[in-house]
Amino acid sequence: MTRPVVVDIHTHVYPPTYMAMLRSRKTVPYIHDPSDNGTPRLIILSSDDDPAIPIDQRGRPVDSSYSDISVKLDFMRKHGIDCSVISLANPWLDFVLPSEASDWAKLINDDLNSTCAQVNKMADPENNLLLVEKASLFAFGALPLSAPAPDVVQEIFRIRGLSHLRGVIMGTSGLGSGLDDPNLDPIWAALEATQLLLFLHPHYGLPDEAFGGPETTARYGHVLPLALGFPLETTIAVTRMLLSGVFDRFPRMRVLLAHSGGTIPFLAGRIESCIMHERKFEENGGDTPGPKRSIWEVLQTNIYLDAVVYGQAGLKAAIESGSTDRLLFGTDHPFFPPLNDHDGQWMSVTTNFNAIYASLKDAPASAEAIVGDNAVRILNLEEK
Ligand code: 5CU
Repeated sequence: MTRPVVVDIHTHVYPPTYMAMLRSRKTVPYIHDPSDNGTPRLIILSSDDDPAIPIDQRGRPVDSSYSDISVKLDFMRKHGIDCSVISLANPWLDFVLPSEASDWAKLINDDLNSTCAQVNKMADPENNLLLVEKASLFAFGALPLSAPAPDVVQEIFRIRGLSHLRGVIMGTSGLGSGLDDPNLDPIWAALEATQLLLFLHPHYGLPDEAFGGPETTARYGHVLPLALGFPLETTIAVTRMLLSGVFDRFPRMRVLLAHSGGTIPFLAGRIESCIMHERKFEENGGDTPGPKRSIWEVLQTNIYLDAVVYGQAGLKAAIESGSTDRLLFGTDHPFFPPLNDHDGQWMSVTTNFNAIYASLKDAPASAEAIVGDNAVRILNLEEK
C-alpha cells in the first residue's frame, strides 16, 4: 500500500530579514532578546505588552523553528509531510509604514520564492545534491496592505509571476477598515483575475473586554485570544464580506479560511437565517442591498477550509458545510510546539491527522484528499 501524499498548507515562517525588522522595534510586534541570552521573546499580541510583566517574560519564545527553513524541513520529515505551502506569520506587514510596505512585500515574497526554489532543487532526485528527501515547498505571498490599494494590486500581479507562489496570505483588517470596505474591490478583482488563493488568517482577536478585561485575559495567557478570539475574528470578517456583497461582485474569488473557518461552518445556518429575517435588506422590503448568494453557495464555491480544528466535531461541521474536496490539511507549525518532549511528534499535528482519519474512517479516499490530494489539485503543486 502506498502512503498518501501529505501537504501542509498552514505553516508559517518569519524570514531572517523580518526577524531583524522585529528586533529593531520597541512597540508590538517586536522581538526582545532576554538579558540572560535565553530564547528571544516575540511580543506579538497587544495583550502581551503588559508593563506589569517583566520584559524577559512577555510574549512567547521564538526559537530557530520560526526562521530557519532547515528546522521546518526536519519537522516535515518527522511528521511525514511531503510538501509545505509556507506563509509569513501574523501580523504580516500590517504595521509597516505605508511608504515602506511595497518594498517589504517584494523582499519577503522574493525571499519565499527563492527559498522554495532552492529546497525543491535539492529535493530533485536527478540532482546530485539530494539533501532533502522528497520535501518540497511552495508559498503564499504577503501583501503591502498599509500602502494604497493600487500598490497592493501591483504586488498581486507580481506574485502571480513568481514560480513558487500560489496565493497570498492576509489578515482581517484589510486596508484598515475591515473586509467589507469597498476600497478593497480592486484587490478582490485582482485576486479573482489571477485566481491566486487568498489565505485569510486572524491576528487581532477580540478586545480584552470581550473576555472580562485585560486582567482576565492575562490570567489565562494566550488561551482566550487564540482559542476564541482568533476564530471569532475570522467569523466576523467573513460574515462582513458576505453581507457587503463581496461574493456577489467577485463570484470566482477563492478564499481559504484558517482554522476551519473559525466558527463559520457551525454558525452558517444561523447567519443565513438572520439574513432571511432582516427587514433592512431590499429582498425583505427594506432599502439596503443584502447579499444575493447564500452562505451555503459561497461555502461550496468560493471558500476552502483548512483542517486545523483539533477535533472531530469541528472537522465534521467543516465537511458538512462544504465538502471533503474543499478541506486541506495544515499544522500551524511552528506555533503550538510540544511543551515537554521536544523530540517527539507534535500533539498539535497528530490531533489534526487523527481527527481527519477518525471522521472519515468509512471514506479513506476522502481522508487522503484532505491530507494532500486536494492541495495538489487546488494549488497546482507540481514542480515545473
Ligand atoms: O493558531 C494560529 O494559527 C496562530 C498563528 O498563526 N499565529 C499566532 O501568533 N498564534 C497562533
